Amino acid sequence: MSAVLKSPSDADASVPEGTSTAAETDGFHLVIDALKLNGIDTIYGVPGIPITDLTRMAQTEGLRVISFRHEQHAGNAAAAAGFLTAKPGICLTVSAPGFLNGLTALANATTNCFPMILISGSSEREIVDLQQGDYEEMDQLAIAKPLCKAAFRVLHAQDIGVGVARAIRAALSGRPGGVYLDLPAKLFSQTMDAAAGAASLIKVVDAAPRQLPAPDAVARALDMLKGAKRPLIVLGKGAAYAQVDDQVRAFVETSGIPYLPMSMAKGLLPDTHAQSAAAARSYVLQEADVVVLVGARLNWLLSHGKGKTWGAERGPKQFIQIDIAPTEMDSNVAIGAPLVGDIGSCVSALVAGMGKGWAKPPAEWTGAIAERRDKNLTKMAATLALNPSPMNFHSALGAIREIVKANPEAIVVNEGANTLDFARSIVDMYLPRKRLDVGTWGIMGIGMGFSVAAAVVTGKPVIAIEGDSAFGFSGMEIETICRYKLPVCVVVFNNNGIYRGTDVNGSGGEDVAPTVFVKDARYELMMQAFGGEGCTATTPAELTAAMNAAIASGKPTLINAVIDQTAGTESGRITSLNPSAAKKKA
Ligand code: ADP
Ligand code: TZD
Ligand code: MG
Repeated sequence: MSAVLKSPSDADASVPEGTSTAAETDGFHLVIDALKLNGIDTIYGVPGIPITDLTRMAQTEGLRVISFRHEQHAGNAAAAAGFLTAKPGICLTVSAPGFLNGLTALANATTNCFPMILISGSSEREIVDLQQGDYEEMDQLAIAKPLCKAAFRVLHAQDIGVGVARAIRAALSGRPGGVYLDLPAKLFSQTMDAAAGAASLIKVVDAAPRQLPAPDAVARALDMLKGAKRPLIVLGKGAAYAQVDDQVRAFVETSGIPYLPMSMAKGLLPDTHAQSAAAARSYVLQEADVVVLVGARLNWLLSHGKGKTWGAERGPKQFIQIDIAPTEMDSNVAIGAPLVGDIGSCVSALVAGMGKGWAKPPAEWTGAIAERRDKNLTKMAATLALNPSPMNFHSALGAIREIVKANPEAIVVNEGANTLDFARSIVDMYLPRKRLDVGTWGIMGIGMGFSVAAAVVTGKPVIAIEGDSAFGFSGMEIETICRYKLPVCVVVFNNNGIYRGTDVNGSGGEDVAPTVFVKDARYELMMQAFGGEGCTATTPAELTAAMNAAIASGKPTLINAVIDQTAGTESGRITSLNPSAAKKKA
């Protein structure tokens, strides 16, 4: 517990603990102490009124404060930290505009089921509520509410402990997500007796309690699985988040069932695992008869569990779904065997129920998958071995694939359209929670925020594979990366634009087409501007050399990887989601 003198501006004056009988604490210190008490060690944010002193004092009190150039990226960093650590990541912003800048990240975290807390300072309640025009006036609590799991406001210093505890519990319990905590400016300078303040804080006990599945639900799921001729497991990012890697592996291996990893579940088991059906994805989705979803929603990323992708013409499939959120069941198709609980408890119960004599899936099924997988992998190897000039997505990613293989502990951050889709299928992952990407929304702009968090949280090398458009959304944060000397290697896939660089202006006017950028832009100079390493790579060999140097030195590096501007396709693999114009071009 830190004790301070009466005035918050005197807060830096050191008063040894317990030396003053009239010791008081204030809102600033209670917030910091409440976070520390709950094991929070890092704050991601942007300083300003009314939280500038909070960032300073937090740093003084031993928290790591990572100061960004824009709140959205601080928020994304907090969200990624939440995913990686299963502790809520904290983003701290100023009022109205800063809050709004952080809000996209809060909503995105909630959508992805990542635990984070957006803490924003706010203006005077009395003035805000009467709309009298305060500095950065906004009813932030009301605006945040529909975009996150829970939103709280603390008006009295003695309630800070409760406010922080409720925020942590809301972020972590059940389905994880984003929480908003509103701290009005006046709160920070409120004082109270230091001992009473310390006593008011709450250390959250068992914030994400295990939730055991009901025995009859386990039996139902096992029955369904026993009857399967062509079973399939789909591992989602919920399974990666849960940090029960051994249990998940035991379930996959004991059952012998082929599995598909969703993007951020790659590496939960190594992508080279014999049971991975990733290279035969279309085949297994169409042909499977019983599907076990483990921490994966049947949203657009899985074509809602129906239609052609799922071989609708072959008849309906049976689903077993493991999820902590009971209301997720039946959201798109009927879930015949819902297994509501935490993933660790659910997969362990299934393994226990399988016992020793569990029959592996028919060899006909696993053999057919292996055949397709091997064929597709051979085809891919041939494509990766080509060395076209100019370099294309495949040849550049072929190089990165080898770098990641040699550095499996590195974290891969990935965004873009073609850059995302090709990297996801080409770059194998070997360890859990090493791949962070655009997630459920397919959002651009997570790149540098996620990279900062990955480096800060793990201390391991980070490889950010970025479309040139995607990079632009958070590019200024390379200053942050340089400032904190983070081991981040950014590879910009420079194809002169969104999807490709070849579109033309249909009007014949002077402006370039909406998807086209400045040709041959020198992104590497941006990194040099802040003291990092910047270079260009026009061949896989140059890319390999530059990445190896970056990983060996740990220095912030940006490699401008020049990619054939004709190589990409519209929207990458999701072209079909583009509404097509009813009126055809003349
Ligand atoms: P993906 O995009 O990889 O398919 P989703 O984000 O759609 O994954 O799904 C993640 C699911 O995991 C969510 O429905 C969430 O409720 C669930 N989940 C998250 N953590 C746990 C956990 N510890 N136990 C059970 N389910 C979890
Ligand atoms: N804005 C936000 C926040 N998210 C988005 N997904 C988009 C816009 C639309 N969008 C995509 O879906 S991908 C993309 C945009 C702008 C960029 C694709 O270009 P890129 O990748 O350079 O990053 P490729 O390799 O050229 O395809
Ligand atoms: Mg591009």
